[in-house]
Amino acid sequence: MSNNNPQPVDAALVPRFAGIPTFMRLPVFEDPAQVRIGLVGVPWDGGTTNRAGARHGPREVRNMSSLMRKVHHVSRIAPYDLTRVGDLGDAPVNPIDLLDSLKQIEGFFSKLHQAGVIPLSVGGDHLVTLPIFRALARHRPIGMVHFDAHSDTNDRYFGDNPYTHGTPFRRAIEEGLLDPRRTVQIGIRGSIYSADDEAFAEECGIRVIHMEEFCDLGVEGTLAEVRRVVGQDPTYISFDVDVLDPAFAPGTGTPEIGGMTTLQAQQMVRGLRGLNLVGADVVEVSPPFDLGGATALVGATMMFELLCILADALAERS
Ligand SMILES: [Mn+2]
Repeated sequence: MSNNNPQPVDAALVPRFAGIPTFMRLPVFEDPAQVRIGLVGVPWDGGTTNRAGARHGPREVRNMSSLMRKVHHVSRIAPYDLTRVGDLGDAPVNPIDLLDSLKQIEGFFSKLHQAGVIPLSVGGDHLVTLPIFRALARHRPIGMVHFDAHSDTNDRYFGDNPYTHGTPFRRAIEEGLLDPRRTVQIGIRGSIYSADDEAFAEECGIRVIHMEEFCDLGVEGTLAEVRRVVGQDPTYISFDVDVLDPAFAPGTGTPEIGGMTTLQAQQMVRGLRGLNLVGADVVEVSPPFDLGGATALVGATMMFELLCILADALAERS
């Protein structure tokens, strides 16, 4: 199919290891109005409580995304035929000021939102999702399909600090950005701080699918439950690479064994086709802990999986 949409650099003309590494080898746009789906880096890990490094995620994911091709091999979705996709660069951040970073990230995504762009972002640690929600959901709470080993609904750290990568979804619910009854968390596992760690999530009505229940339900059963919870109202997908077993994604700050395989994660995202999607992100890729770029490849590939269903959702709406 030929059209005027931006296309990745042709790997038959310029080899994948050559050229400037943008997301998916797409052109870079300064003006968000030039695209419908904007690929954005958020190189910031100021919310990380232990092993930092996710600030380096966008650059390595851009590099490994040079391996992605143009058509999904199962769904046959061809995102660059369906819509205009481009690399919108990185959100501005301040590595020594958390509150300033949250403000700058929100401002960047607000401009995208006003231009009608659907954001597909790469973090950064999981706190980056909070300012993205502040930009996307200020007027109406959204639902969320959340892949993660951790609920990220803790309250305070190191005294009275409300903002870390363990708190974004508690803050988002308190701020009326995220509808907890339309939120499903998948893959939760690992040791916890105390037995009532998940009390907040349970009390506000989040559907928590622990890794053990995911294995019992299987991919199809879990997808049916996701559809029941989020329905057809606006929904965001947040994919923390630590949902995967560290055998597949070792380059992350808070690894937990007993996680998903990459194929299970791919099948889950493919199964979300048809939801009313308003954005997505891949977070917590931490290159300093990575082995041979394995986790950056996971990030780039999950980004392509998400891009396909976002482009499909956009095509269905128009
Ligand atoms: Mn997380």
